[in-house]
Amino acid sequence: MTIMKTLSSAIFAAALSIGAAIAQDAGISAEVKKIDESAAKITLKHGPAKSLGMDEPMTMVYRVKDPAMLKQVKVGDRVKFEAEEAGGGYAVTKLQKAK
Ligand SMILES: [Cu+2]
Repeated sequence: MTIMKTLSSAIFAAALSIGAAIAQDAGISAEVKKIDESAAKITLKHGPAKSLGMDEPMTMVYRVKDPAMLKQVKVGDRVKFEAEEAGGGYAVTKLQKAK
């Protein structure tokens, strides 16, 4: 039974690390450079974002889908975000503080 126990804890550990990897990939890491609540825009400095076709790190302005998102962060915060192409620009669909 010791083998079974070792095996199941190994599987458990593997499942945990897979979960952590998925959680890390759930957003693009960025730093908040500027917030414009009246225009519902946020300036983010972010690393490569393959999902958006951005291979280089950059600083750019994003619109936000919901202006309330801007109340959860402030300039200088490290954040994770997701965005989609919308109307010739990009709109942030998810935004959360990085831990
Ligand atoms: Cu960008």
